[in-house]
Amino acid sequence: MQIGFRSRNFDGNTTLCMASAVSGYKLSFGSDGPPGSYADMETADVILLIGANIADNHPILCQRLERNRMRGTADRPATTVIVVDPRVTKTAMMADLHLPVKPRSDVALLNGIAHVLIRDGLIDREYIAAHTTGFEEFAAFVAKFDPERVAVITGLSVETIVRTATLYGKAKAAFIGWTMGVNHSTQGAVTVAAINNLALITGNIGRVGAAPFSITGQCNAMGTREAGFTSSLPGYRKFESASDRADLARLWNIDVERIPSARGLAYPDIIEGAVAGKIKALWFIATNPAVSFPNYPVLEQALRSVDFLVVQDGFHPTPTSDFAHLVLPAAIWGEKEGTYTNSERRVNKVNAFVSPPGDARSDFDIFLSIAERLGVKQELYPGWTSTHDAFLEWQRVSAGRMCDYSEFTWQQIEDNGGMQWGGSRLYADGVFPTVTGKAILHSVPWLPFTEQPDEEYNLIFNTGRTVEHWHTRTKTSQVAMLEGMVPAAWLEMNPADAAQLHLKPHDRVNVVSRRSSVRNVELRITGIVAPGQVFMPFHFSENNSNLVTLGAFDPISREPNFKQCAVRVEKFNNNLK
Ligand SMILES: Nc1nc2c(c(=O)[nH]1)N[C@H]1C(S)=C(S)[C@@H](COP(=O)(O)OP(=O)(O)OC[C@H]3O[C@@H](n4cnc5c(=O)[nH]c(N)nc54)[C@H](O)[C@@H]3O)O[C@H]1N2
Ligand SMILES: Nc1nc2c(c(=O)[nH]1)N[C@H]1C(S)=C(S)[C@@H](COP(=O)(O)OP(=O)(O)OC[C@H]3O[C@@H](n4cnc5c(=O)[nH]c(N)nc54)[C@H](O)[C@@H]3O)O[C@H]1N2
Ligand SMILES: [Mo]
Repeated sequence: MQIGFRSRNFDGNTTLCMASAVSGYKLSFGSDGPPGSYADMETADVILLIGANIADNHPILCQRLERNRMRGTADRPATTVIVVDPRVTKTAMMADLHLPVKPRSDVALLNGIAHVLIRDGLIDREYIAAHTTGFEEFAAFVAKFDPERVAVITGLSVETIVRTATLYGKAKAAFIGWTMGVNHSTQGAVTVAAINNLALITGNIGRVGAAPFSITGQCNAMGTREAGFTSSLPGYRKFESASDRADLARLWNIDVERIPSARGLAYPDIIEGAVAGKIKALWFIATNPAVSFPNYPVLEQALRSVDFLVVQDGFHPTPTSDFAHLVLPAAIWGEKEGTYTNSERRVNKVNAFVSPPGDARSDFDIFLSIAERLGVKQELYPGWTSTHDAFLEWQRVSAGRMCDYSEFTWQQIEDNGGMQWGGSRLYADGVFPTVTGKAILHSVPWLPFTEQPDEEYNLIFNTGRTVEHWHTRTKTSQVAMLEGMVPAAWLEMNPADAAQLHLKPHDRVNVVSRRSSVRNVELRITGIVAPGQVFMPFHFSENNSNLVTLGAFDPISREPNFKQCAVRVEKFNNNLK
């Protein structure tokens, strides 16, 4: 994209998912990179899960939590699990303590916990002095977040807030895991910084069992982060750093002027550019925005506006490829070889065991062919034929960087069932890749979320996942057992709201927002959601929740605010526009 097409306007689907974690890590530590390991979930004394429903969405990882809890002994009590989620998720049911926070009150809660930790002397003053900056200012800032005030904002009791802080502060090793309940917000990046604050003031980072840990979504979300989506150049290099750019130019043996010195448009801004007629062509690779992108009416305008729309996917038709001028059939998992990097920075190898059907080719082969047509193959990928060639190149480009793949070989990845770059833990020495070498404590103000409910749109609309399906269901809808278990979307509503709206279980309803409506959805009346809130899975193009979600994005990470917007619910009728 950068050298061949000479465009900076490309981005990873990561921006719908992990971008806030990346930005938050950069704010606090100077770089992306989840500091811990999955194994830390087996050794931590306290695990705080924030907006992470791992029982549904990381069921394999969740087993570590279960193993850990079973292992309690007299001298080492079982781990205490605290879950912060407005819904009573399966994960919340597994918790010792569930904090059903009011939507987007997380920053207030995190600041309130910091307040109690400082007030009650549960902080690590030595660690703070040696490895952080900004403590005095931070302490003065969180002084305003006394538990009484935080209780009002979060809807939790003072006792629960103090108990959570005490458990976290007294733990020998405390782990914080978070996922989309944090990232999917216009305050995602700064909420991550507020999480990192807790780890820093208690020294819960770089040690066994202790980490502020972003649990990633897609199998190779980390790969995207390291190789550089909108927010950085390959190998976590910075656009704004002349020496980083010079370094890349040297490695690639090209003129430094050809390396962009500023980030291009992020995903939502590319879509807006298409609507405005500034972007003339779109190429979607392994992502299905017609289901996954927020505020569908605007996305559809973008898909219809461009002169040329290419969709490169393993399946056709999909809701996105329906709009395409050109479909490039791609090989999928099991049909191709390569590596994926997971949340704990572990590089895993996958091997082909069947040949791709028909004309399908691996994404890698498609890119090589296009590089050839663009006339840059010889220059950029001389003699490349396999993903192993790309791996050798990536070892060279990442060598000496934080995400250093030169630490292991292709064969070691295969033989060991994956290798972690950076080893088990980052920042064990307390040295951070910031200007001062110290991590930065940020004072993060609490703000109410963007689209508050009002008289007309009186409910808060939350979206997410269920274990049976994967995202836009191009794959899982074809697995008869999974499709049979969950064939259609539904809306969860609290009995109090249902009574007020005179709705019964299994009624068909419409969910209406200022933007559009999703119609004819099955109603489920349940205490899983609190009064005033409704929840819907986003997997179904047939009942697309993103018809109603908000086109609001984090100003730092550009991640969409998928988790809260204002809606009203009506009995199904077909008269709506
Ligand atoms: N089976 C299955 N597994 C998956 C996926 C899948 O599609 N299916 N997708 C993968 C991907 S890419 C991702 S990103 C992960 C996502 O994994 P998760 O983040 O666990 O999934 P979600 O259901 O999107 O959201 C998690 C929780 O955030 C909560 N939440 C909403 N608002 C708030 C809030 O204001 N504060 C807090 N604290 N919580 C809030 C929601 O109620 C929800 O329970 O799952 C991965 N795993
Ligand atoms: N309302 C709401 N919306 C959301 C979310 C939410 O919680 N709520 N979550 C967001 C998050 S975290 C994420 S990660 C996104 C996910 O959104 P998407 O990335 O759009 O979802 P997928 O269904 O995983 O899409 C992957 C596409 O790639 C295709 N594919 C699979 N394997 C291959 C391959 O090897 N090569 C190629 N070329 N194609 C392949 C699949 O058929 C599919 O069409 O959704 C986001 N959207
Ligand atoms: Mo994701």
